[in-house]
Amino acid sequence: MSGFDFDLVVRGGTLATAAEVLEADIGIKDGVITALGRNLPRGAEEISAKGYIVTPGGIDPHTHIEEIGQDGSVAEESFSSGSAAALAGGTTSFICFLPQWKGHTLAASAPGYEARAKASRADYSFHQIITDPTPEVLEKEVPALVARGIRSLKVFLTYDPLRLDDAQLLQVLATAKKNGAFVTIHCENYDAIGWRIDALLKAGLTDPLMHAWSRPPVVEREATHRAIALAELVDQPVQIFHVSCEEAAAEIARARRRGVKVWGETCPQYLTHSHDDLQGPDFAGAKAVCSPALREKGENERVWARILDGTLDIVSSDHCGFSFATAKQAVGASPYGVGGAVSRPDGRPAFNAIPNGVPGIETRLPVLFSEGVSKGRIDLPTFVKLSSANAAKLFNLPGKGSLMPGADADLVLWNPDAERVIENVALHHAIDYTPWEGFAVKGWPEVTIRRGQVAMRHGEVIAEEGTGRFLARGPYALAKPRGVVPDGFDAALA
Ligand code: DUC
Ligand code: ZN
Ligand code: ZN
Repeated sequence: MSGFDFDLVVRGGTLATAAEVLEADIGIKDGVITALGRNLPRGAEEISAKGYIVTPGGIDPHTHIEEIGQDGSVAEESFSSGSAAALAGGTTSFICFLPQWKGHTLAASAPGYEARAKASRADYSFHQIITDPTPEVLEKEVPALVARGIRSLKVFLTYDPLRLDDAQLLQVLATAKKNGAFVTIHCENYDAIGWRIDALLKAGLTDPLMHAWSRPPVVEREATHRAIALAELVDQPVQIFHVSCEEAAAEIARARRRGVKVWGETCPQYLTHSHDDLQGPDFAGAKAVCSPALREKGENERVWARILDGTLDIVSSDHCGFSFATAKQAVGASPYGVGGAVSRPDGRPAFNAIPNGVPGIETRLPVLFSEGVSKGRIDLPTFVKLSSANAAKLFNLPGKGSLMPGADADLVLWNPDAERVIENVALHHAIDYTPWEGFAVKGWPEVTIRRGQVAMRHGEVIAEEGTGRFLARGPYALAKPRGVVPDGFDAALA
C-alpha cells in the first residue's frame, strides 16, 4: 500500500477530449484514469502538465507492421521498432494486418504473426486480410477469428496477389454480416489500373510520377462507388480506407445521406503531399509511391474540406515502410504492386514495380496537429476525434480514445508551441527515409503515457518490448447492419 489514492497525477494541464477543452488534473490508479478534477490530492508520482495540452493517446487503426510475405520474407518494420515509433509520435494503440495468401487458409498464411506481435511496446489489435474467400475461410475460420476478438476484415480491390472480384467481395461482406464483423476496403479498380499501366509502359513512360497517372481519381471513385453499392446491397457496415480525393469522398458523403453505414478514412500524405513529391532527382519520387496515389496539389484542401464536413472522420497513417536504399529501388515482386517486375534501363524499377507504401506511424499526429490545430483548420476536439476517439468507436476499443474516469490512462502531453523540423535521423521507425523530411511543424508530443506508465519522454522511448497488450474486440452497435435490404429479402442470411 503506497498510502496514495493515485499512482500518478498529471497536474495542471489543458485537457482536450472529443467533446471539450478544460483545465483539470488527471488521477491514475492501476493504469486507469480514476479521477478528473481541480486540486486532486498528491499521487505517488506527479507529472506537471502546465503549459501542455493533454489528449488521449493516439490510435492508428491502419498500419502495416512486420507483415509476412508469401515467400516467408518479413517487412522491415518490426513490432519493436514500429511500436517505438508509434509511442514517440503520440500513438499508444495501433491496428495492423494479419495476411492471407491466395491458395492458403488464414491459419497457414500468418505463421507466428500473433506471437510476433507480443513484442509490441504499444497496445495493438488486428484486421484480417481476406484474399481467398473459400468456404473453409468464410464458414470456419472467420467465425473462429471473431470469437478470438479479431472483429474486422480487410479486402483489396486491387494488387495482383490481393484483390477480390465483385463476387468475392459480396461473399466477404455477407460473411461479415453473419458474424458481426466490420469490413474495411481498399478501393481502386484493378483492371483500369492494369490497362493504364500497359499503355504507359508501351509509351516508354516509367518514372515514379507515372504511378499517379496509372490510377487517377476516377479509378478510386469508381471502386469506392462499387464497394459502397455492394455493401449497401448486403447491408454491411464498411469503412473506405485511405481516401485521397474529393471524387471518392463525395461517393461516401452521398451514401451517408441515404443512411448507408459507411465511413471514410484519410491519411496525412493526402493532406500535405502531391504529384510534386513523385518527382525529383535520383529517383526520389519513389519515396512517395503509395496507393491510392498522391494527387495534384489543389486536392489537399479538398480532402481537408471533407474532414471538416465529417465525411472523413479518421486520419490513419497507412504506415507501410519500404526503405529507399533497398526496397524502393529494387526490381522484385511486391505484394503492393500491379503488373509484375519491370525494370528501366537504369536498372531501377518502372513505376508499377515500386512497392507501394510510405512510413508515417510516428509523424501522423505531429503533422495532423500542426497542419490542423496549429494552422487553425480544426479545433482540439476535432483533432482528438480524428486521431483516436473515432477509431475507438468504429473499431470497438473500449477504454481507448477517452479521458473519462474508467478509461485506460493513455495520454499525450503536447507542447503546442514547440517548433520542429522533421528529420528521419530523429525518428524511431526502421525505414531509411520519411516523406516529411524537412517539413516544419508547430506542436510536438513531448510525453506519452501508456496505461499509466511513461512510455516516451522527450523523444526517448522508455516502454520495453513486450509491454503492449492485445486488444480483443467484442460485438458492437456500429458494426450492426441497418436492417434495410432490397425487397426485404436478405440474401446474406438466406
Ligand atoms: N497502400 C499502400 O500504399 N501501401 C500498402 C497498402 C496500400 O493499400
Ligand atoms: Zn490499402
Ligand atoms: Zn494499408
